[in-house]
Amino acid sequence: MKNVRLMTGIGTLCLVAAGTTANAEILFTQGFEGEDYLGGKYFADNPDGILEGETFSLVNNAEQAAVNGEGFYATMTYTGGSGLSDGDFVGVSNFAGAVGEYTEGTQGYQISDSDGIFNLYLDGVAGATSVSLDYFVNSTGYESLDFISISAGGVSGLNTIDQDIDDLEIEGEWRTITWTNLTSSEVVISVDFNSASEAIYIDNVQWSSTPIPAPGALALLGLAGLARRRRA
Ligand SMILES: [Ca+2]
Ligand SMILES: [Ca+2]
Ligand SMILES: [Ca+2]
Ligand SMILES: [Ca+2]
Repeated sequence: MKNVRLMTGIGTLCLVAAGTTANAEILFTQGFEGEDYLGGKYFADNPDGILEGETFSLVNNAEQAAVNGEGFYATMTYTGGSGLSDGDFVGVSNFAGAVGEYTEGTQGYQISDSDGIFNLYLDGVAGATSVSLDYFVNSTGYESLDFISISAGGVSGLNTIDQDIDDLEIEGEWRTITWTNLTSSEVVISVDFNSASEAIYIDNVQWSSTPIPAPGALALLGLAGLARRRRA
């Protein structure tokens, strides 16, 4: 009989927990929407005299896909390759040939063939302690020197360095990374690919606040406890 009562108690607690989850508030969603962001292949020369390992900022170019926008910007870390000087599909895109459809709206952020390390930064959001992000890695053949690193608030969500992406079973589908209990919420995505078919797409990045038990839920918990005591 004691066990039954204990189970009832756990059931009540679960209900309360489920009720409070609804109080998690989405503070901001980055979905890369807006026709102004769309354009053709993006070109950026490696700066004269740049050394391996050095990073430079990217600027938006007329008629080319935007690499920077409201709440996001990109840089390149030179690794000795051609970088974006050969023209690459990077930045905001509505190309859905690989992904089928985006997880939010009709546009996302694409990084492919960067021939160097392409870094996408998404500004943190004040008060956010949770971040979720959707990514799609194009299905193709990768090599061990290709890599993807995704972090939020300095916490890694995906890091393929020193692994072969082919072995990770992350290709060809939208996948979601969720971080909780963050103390800061800037998202950093770094990618090095050296082929046009090697591509990652990012969409539907959401920043949320921590669920706080509502006063009503706490009162219910108290009442449930009282009811059990009376029955006993
Ligand atoms: Ca979108
Ligand atoms: Ca390139
Ligand atoms: Ca593969
Ligand atoms: Ca490659």
